[in-house]
Amino acid sequence: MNTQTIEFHHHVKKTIAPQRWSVEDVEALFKLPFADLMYRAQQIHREHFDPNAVQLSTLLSIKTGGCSEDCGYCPQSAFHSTGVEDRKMLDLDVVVAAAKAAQQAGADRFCMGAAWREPSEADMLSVVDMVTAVRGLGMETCATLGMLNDEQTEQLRVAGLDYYNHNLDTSPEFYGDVISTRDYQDRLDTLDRVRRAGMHVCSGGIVGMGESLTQRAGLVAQLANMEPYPESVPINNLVKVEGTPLANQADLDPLDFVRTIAVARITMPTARVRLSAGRQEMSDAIQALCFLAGANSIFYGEQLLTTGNPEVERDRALLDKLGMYSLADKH
Ligand code: SAM
Ligand code: DTB
Ligand code: SF4
Repeated sequence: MNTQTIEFHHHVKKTIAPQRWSVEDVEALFKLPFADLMYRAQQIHREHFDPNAVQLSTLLSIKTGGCSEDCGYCPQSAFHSTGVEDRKMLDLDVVVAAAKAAQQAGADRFCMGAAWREPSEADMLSVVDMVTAVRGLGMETCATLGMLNDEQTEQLRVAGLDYYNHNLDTSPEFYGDVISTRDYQDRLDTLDRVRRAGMHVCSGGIVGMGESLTQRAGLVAQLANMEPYPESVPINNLVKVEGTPLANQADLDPLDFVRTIAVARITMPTARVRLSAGRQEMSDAIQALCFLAGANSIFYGEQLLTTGNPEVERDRALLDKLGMYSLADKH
């Protein structure tokens, strides 16, 4: 059997054997009694992580709106009228100022997002400067810029980018219901390039888009079966934005969101599982259950890309109340 080396806690390396997950097996996890699911997730979580430490990533939209893809959930698609304007790329000094502010507020990772199908050559030159400058502050860097070719992947690697975020978003079977301008294989190809270049992979998805339980399990199985699976797995709860095709989607039961986190933790034991978009609408109690289920990262700062996120004060109060601390504070 192949083995893989996973880096976690920044410096400890552990060799683990990959496990293939059938969609049926993942679905069976989703269907466990809640207490049994949470117990298994906590056990696995504690084998690999400090259960009271949380990693804080701050997002910045470096290029907002006007995207040529038609993702049904996204306020930045040019196909939907959401009131999000097509803006030009931020200047380097604005990005560096935002990264410094995030670092001051306690974030240890800074993620730069762009509403692109893929970056142009000129875009890449600017992004490389941003990555270099943010790294220079001593923060971990992450970028999410759409599809990459080999050359662009190499440019980011040389710049020292730590993580590339590119979500599978949903299962292969449901994908075509949500996005028509690219296919699943395009996503897998970019992730493969990032992996081969040696950067850390950040990939997850969105739940609450009307997918079936089997399709939700299908997303988790796809992620967990990547060899190796992503180091960072963002689980987003759909943020329903007026003007998008998914604006009137029925709410997902919050306990099904918690279950998704638990199943991601069980199937990807050493990954950092991020409780991502949708937190502003979540109670403290549901967020606490997500942490118990194995989430150990959040987006931190008042804004995601175009939508809101809890205030820094609210997040600090929540972590305090739970006796949790950020990785940055622990260093
Ligand atoms: N354009 C690039 C791409 O799609 O890969 C990068 C930016 S895109 C906004 C990054 C991710 O944001 C998407 O893959 C999706 O998972 C998430 N996202 C976008 N709109 C969302 C929404 N309304 N609710 C939850 N997540 C959302
Ligand atoms: C991820 O999985 N979620 C973030 C980040 N990666 C780039 C984005 C969430 C976007 C939510 C909608 C918005 O604010 O525009
Ligand atoms: Fe564009 Fe990314 Fe939004 Fe899709 S999710 S419309 S690719 S910005």
